[in-house]
Amino acid sequence: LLSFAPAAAALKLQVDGQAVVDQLMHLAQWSDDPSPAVTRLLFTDNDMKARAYVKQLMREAGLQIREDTMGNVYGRLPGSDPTAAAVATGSHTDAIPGAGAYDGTVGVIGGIAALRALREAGFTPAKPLEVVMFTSEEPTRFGLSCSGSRTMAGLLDPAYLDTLRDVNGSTYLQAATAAGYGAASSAQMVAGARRTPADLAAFLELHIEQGPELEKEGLQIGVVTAIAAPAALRVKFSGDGGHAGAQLMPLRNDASLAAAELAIFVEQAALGTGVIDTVATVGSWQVQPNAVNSVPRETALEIDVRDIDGPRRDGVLAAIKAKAAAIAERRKVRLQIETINQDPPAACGTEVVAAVEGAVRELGLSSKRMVSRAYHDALFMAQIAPTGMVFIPCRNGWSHRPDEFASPSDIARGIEVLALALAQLAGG
Ligand code: HGY
Ligand code: MN
Ligand code: MN
Ligand code: MN
Repeated sequence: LLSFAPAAAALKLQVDGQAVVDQLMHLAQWSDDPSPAVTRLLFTDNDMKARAYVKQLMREAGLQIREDTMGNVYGRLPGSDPTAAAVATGSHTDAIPGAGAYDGTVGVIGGIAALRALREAGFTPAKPLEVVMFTSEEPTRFGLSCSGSRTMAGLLDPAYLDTLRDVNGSTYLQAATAAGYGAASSAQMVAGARRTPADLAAFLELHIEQGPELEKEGLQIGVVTAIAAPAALRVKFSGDGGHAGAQLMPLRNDASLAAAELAIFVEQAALGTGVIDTVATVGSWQVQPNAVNSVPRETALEIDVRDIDGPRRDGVLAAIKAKAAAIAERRKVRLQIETINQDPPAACGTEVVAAVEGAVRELGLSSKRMVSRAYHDALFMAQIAPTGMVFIPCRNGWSHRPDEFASPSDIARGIEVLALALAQLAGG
């Protein structure tokens, strides 16, 4: 069993959960939608206000701040060995439309609070400690998830990034440059955010569970051992459209009905593996021209498919693509399919899992090992360094909705576990 380094065990950490919640609520005010919803997209005005607040909290915590070309924000607590690779924590503050105040933000605000508590407890780490606000974890603005951590892991091709557009037709590089980040080219911008094992020794993310297990089982901490493999497809059916009154049924090739057939198949394909870990949904459905008296000419679907088993997930993706082709053939519609992302699952590092479980034991908390079915920046950090996650319960397991909630005491416990585990990983 892991015996806790004296420095970590002797720490008397002071974490004020209510103070952290007050900061989360302060952060939540910067939203494109009215409270309690939080909508905060990459590099928008509200995102820039959120970034300024996060940097203010990092400064108040006594951390050294730097930002990279992609817009990732780092707060660093120097270690006694300045040349050592850093032990990092962090998460995201961007929020999908109509989200809540806790997804991602608990790992950023809580990460700052953890480093502050360690510093104020007089702890000096051997390896430097960092808290990262990843530039954008949600896929909303440009359609690609985890743009910051994906880039750090060297998994974002700048040429592919240049093909992505937001609703205004802007590229990531244009939006980043307008926000004060960016570089002369996407290649330089992407290279500017690269991390390697030489500068990153371990990564540990604090996050709400976004599922019901911990609350249902009355457990305080989730010790994440693996992160499910996310994938997203964009499928577009195109027909001839036509007048909803004058065009007779045999002459129609209705793009939205083709999409409807595929959407039902997506559900059947996920259920069809017979394993509870396979999930799939059609989260976005756009019909053009979207007029009651016009036969749909175009329908674009975005399909999210995940599983903790990569090959099983890939089998579902292949079945969906084959079905889309068969539907297009039979309904005489044109088909375009694009794979937005198809990422492998991540196994958490044994030493990081051990450090989390050591902290849980040290604090006398209840916990269980579990898989993260949501993806996180940790999914990509695991490609660079041993990685883990600490989950805290959230009410009814709700997330990606305005009534998402985590209690001050659960948040405080999560931060204490995070701080002790980081101290253990950084040595001191
Ligand atoms: O979709 C996800 O898994 C993440 O919460 N954005
Ligand atoms: Mn999310
Ligand atoms: Mn999240
Ligand atoms: Mn996430």
